[in-house]
Amino acid sequence: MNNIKKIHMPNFLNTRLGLFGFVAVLIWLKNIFAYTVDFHLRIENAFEYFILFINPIASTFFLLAIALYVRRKRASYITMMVIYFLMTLLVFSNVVYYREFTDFITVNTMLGAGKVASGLGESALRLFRPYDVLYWIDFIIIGVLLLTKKIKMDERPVRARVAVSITMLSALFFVTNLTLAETARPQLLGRQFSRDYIVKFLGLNAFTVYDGVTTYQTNQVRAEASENDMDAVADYVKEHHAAPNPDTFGIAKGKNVIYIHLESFQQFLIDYKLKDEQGVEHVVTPFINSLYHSNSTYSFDNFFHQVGQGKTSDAETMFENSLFGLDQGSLFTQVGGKNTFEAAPAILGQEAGYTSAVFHGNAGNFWNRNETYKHLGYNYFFDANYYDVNEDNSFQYGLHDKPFFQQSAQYLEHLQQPFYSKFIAVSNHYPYSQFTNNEAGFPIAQTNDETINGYFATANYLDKAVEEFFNYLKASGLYENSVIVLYGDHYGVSTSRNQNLAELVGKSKSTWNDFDNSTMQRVPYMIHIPGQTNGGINHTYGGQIDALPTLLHLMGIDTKNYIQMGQDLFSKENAQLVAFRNGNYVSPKYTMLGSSIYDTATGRLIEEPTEQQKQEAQALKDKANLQLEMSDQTTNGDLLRFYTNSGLTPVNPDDYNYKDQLEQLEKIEADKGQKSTSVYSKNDNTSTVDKYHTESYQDYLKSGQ
Ligand code: GP9
Ligand code: MN
Repeated sequence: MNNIKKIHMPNFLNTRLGLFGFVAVLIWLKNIFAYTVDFHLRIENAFEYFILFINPIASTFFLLAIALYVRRKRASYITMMVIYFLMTLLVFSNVVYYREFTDFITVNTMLGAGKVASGLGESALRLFRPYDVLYWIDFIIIGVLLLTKKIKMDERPVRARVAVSITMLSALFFVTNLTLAETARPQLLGRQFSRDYIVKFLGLNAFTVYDGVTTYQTNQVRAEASENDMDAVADYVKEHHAAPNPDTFGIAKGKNVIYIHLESFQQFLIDYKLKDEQGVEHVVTPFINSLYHSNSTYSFDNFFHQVGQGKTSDAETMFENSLFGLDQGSLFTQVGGKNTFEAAPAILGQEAGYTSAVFHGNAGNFWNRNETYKHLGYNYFFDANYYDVNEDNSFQYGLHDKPFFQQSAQYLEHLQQPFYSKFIAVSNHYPYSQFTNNEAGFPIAQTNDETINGYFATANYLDKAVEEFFNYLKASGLYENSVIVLYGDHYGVSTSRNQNLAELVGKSKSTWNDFDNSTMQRVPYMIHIPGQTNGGINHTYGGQIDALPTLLHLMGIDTKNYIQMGQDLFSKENAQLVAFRNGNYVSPKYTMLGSSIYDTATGRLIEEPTEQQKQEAQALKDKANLQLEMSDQTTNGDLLRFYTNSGLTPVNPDDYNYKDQLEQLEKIEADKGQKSTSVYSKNDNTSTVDKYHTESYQDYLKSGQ
């Protein structure tokens, strides 16, 4: 205390505004410190650094300025210190949480704080670092200086005009920040891809507020929903159910399921040949083509993606649940961590003893996967933390496909069979500039649209990665016991670019129309069942919403008691109506886009539809909208929490822990001993990883030496 007495405080600290400014700067610095030292936000360029650097400013000034409106001396200082404390606490608790979960704290996490604390358990202490003192030391010093009156409390209130100006300025600053953020990452808030992004572009305070508002909104709708709403949906589903086809029912029973998520892969790539500058043709995806034409593959050529803004996560939503994504934003992000689901991992787990796992070489919180998968009942989720991801083998969406599949083998071989698994590839993702320097050894297309030009090389790379993975599946013995399903999640070339693609797909830019855009929404759906020879190319019209009942029927599980919006594509009762998320639809007869009706077979616009055509087309539209509506009601009202007819035990997300999963798997192997069915156990407790051959990965290792 004696020492403190000798210190002379700079005068500005003795004014309310002075202290306010000083504290704001300290909070800002703490945020920057957390960004650079504790969080891994994957900053990609100088512009992003700049946004990161400025993003704490607006909210810090805005919140702290509240204290400036309080006129009474003590009350004003206390207000400032409380806000100062809370903002420090927010940064610090996120830092600690991030160390354990590589994620930020959501309002839902806070509401279930007890759960988190127990999840952290004794490890919480282990998460502290000596330098954590830096997060608190300034607050303590200023607190002490105020208490000991070394910093004098200013009697004079801040003039209202000044306070209002600061608030206005910070609001203005926030709008600027948001504009810059939306420039760097369009639809940042609308699409809600990832918490990392929101923190990176808008900061922790803004993230927390935003998260609070969206959480409140979804909770409202849920609170108003009732069991009667569930009954209405159940009636719809019952009426709409398409009975299994006896020819295909159960043909994949008991087999492992291996989903291969072909990122941004459109149907037109199948059998496509790209001409290089010399006019030489190059087959883009020779391996996937061979699967497509194999008589062990049930392939579809009128299968459409049906995603909305949630893109990949919407595709996943449909494949796992046979529920649509949301009208706006992403279902995974909005309710994935809250709702009750009856998803494929739970159904197969409970009905047929399947173990389930997802593999993906990107941050686990992208699309809120780390939370959603627990609610879907996924036993394991191997995210970027489980892979060796470095600058040479990755890009902004994570690990490249070849090392991704290769590195997955070390975990896959420890899964108990039968398993239900999903491998989410990512290299063939916009902006398709990943391999332009010939890394993939595939030509670049010659349009004036850079994005389109690179698309074929990245697709070719994906094809090679899938081939290597298949080779491993065969070498390890997994192949024969598995059904391997490949699907495209959504378009790779967006509608706004399709005109530039027109000539490459044998059309002309000038006559390109909405119908052409709709045809481009076809994506592959291929069910490869080794041992089957009755496969072939099926022309049934369908979409991603239909995938789950289709798969379950192949696995010999009747879906009639589940709440699923789609229909088995092999069923004779299938309605062949494909609703897009915006209410447009495709069917074998009509395609309706907005109010325009097209003849699907010819692609021609029916300029003057007859009364009957109008009625038929409208009836289909009503059906499509009803399907979307029923799905939205189920999701927004969290109606499955009221549903008991499926006989499933509701998934308890707390049962899942995506930490130390290899140890978890090895323990199961050890406990089961002779009864263990993992590939590793079956291979005399030796690894099969050396059976994986990936040229590029070894090259990459060599280059690293
Ligand atoms: C990211 C990846 C991409 O992890 O799945 O998602 P997308 O941008 O295609 O929706
Ligand atoms: Mn995607």
